Amino acid sequence: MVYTRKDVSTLTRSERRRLINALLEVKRRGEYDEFVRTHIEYYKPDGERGLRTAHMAPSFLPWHRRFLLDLERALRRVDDAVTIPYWDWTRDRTPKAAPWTDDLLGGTGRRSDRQVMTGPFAHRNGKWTIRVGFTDTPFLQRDLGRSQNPIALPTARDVAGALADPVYDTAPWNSTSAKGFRNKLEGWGPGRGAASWRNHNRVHRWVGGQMVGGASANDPVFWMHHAFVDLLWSRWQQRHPNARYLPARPLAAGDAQHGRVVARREKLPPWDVTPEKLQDHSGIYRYA
Ligand SMILES: [Cu+2]
Repeated sequence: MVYTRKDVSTLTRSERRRLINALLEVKRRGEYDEFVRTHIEYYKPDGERGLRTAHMAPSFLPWHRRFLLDLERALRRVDDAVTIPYWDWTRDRTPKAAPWTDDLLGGTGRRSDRQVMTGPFAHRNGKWTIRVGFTDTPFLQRDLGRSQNPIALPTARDVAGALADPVYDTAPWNSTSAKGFRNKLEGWGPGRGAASWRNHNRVHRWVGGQMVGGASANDPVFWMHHAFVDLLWSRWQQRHPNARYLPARPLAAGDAQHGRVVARREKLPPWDVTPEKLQDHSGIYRYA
């Protein structure tokens, strides 16, 4: 049965409660921290050698699509009515909007240490201890909007700019690709600091705390953010029905990215699946 991923701001009270319960139960079972570990393991910047799959690479979109499907399966083993909702940050743009309410993800962190004090994921409620990360901080942290150095979430216009690009990705197939839908959405721009953070990247920065960096999956907003990124890929496919994942074939031996990115019909680690197989989600879920 094809299930539906909804806009998080439209969830009913009972849908919110069941989603939160499922997240807390997947965490209690120890499964959640495995997802955090996987995301850290595949967080390879393009300055490093070797294959990149999850970020700064064409397979950014299929990698996260499959990653979300795995978490969604874990949630649905707990409660088969649950799906991952998406956070449309072009519409819900303030720290008071969904998903930052007490019955969803709670709000921003307190000033002293950025610790989240409200909602089900506040450490003091005893159900959300951070166990996998780059520091020993056991509590979830956020700094919504970056209080010291404010930035705004990407706008519908920013997103439209990415969606208008008819080509999936282009050489050099990394964080410096100036054209192509993938990097325009992933959001590595030229320059330094805030000006260089576009679309997907900018949202990670706007949330702050664990969402900045490889341990970002510790914050449950990670899944709602990436569900919206996934929805945008889906919309781009509808806009450009003849466009496909690129590169179509493995890059030639002389190419600087040879052996470093996944082509359309190559396996996408850590799974036994290809980007080609992940292009069409219509048999599994749809977006409302
Ligand atoms: Cu990621």
